[in-house]
Amino acid sequence: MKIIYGIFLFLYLIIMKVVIVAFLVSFVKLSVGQGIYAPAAGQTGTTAIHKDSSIIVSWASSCHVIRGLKHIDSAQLGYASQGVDSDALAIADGKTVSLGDSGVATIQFDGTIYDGAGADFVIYENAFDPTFLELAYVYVTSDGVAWDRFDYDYTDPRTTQIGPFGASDPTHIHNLAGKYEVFYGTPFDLSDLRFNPSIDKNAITQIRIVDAIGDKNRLHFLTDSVYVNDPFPTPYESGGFDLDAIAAIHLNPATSIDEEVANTIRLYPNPSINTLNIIGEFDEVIIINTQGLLVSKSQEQSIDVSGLSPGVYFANVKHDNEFIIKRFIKK
Ligand SMILES: [Ca+2]
Ligand SMILES: [Ca+2]
Repeated sequence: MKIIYGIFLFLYLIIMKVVIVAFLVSFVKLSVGQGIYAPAAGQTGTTAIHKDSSIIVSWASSCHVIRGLKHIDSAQLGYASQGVDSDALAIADGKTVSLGDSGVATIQFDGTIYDGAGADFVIYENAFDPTFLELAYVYVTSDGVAWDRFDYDYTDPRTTQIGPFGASDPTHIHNLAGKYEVFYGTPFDLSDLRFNPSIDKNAITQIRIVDAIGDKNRLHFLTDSVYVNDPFPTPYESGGFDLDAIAAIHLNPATSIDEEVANTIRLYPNPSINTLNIIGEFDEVIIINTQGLLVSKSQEQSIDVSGLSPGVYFANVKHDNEFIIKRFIKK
């Protein structure tokens, strides 16, 4: 008897969830009207990419998060803290790192992303259904110095603040991460970037994801941008964008570089204290820290690293227009 009751209760809860979601979706559509952009996962015309899609060739191998506050106007509440940086690595699994208000995640792959046909990389959030969306801006760089943001659009006509659990319709959202529910990623196509001589769309070394605060009453720090009405406030450990994973579709793996050339480049000594020597033929070396920030650029064989703070660094050694990435430790 108990078991039968349990089964009924289970079915009832599932049916109720479906009814509630259907109601919310239709409510959002009725209240704000449909936009012109791609609809939720599973619907005709969606651009959502499931985590098991065969077009995915790789997942992020490094992630560094600078957390934002739980509530941008209440520093005393502290920073978002749910998850750790490594929760954004490997295949989307629903485990996330929360960025907080305006928090920043910087991501690298074992290789560089290039602009192939259609979407080139995919960002996964953990929205538990198609309408509870938290959004983020997306930037890329090809040298760790110059960053370019994807132009986005946000056309939801509502003028009232979307609350912490308010619903959104993905048809109003374009080129912002977090457009789709958990396990369905938002695709980004490098051909959408405006021409920028400082960005090589065929050798993207890092992707940066910046939480959209969404506060109606706040002038956004990006003065050239369209206002994004994101759920606000979200003063929780899990506040802000919840990053699950980042997939690459068009990746030149680090190992595709002529292995012989890669093996001729050596860093010595490693760890280094004052001087890092690059052994082998190269055109230029760019040293970046684990936050993806450039710390040194040189064409010399011997580089003075005495001023660097101790830690792990990446030497991006350029040779014949390809980057060989070598890791070293500064003591
Ligand atoms: Ca592309
Ligand atoms: Ca994850």
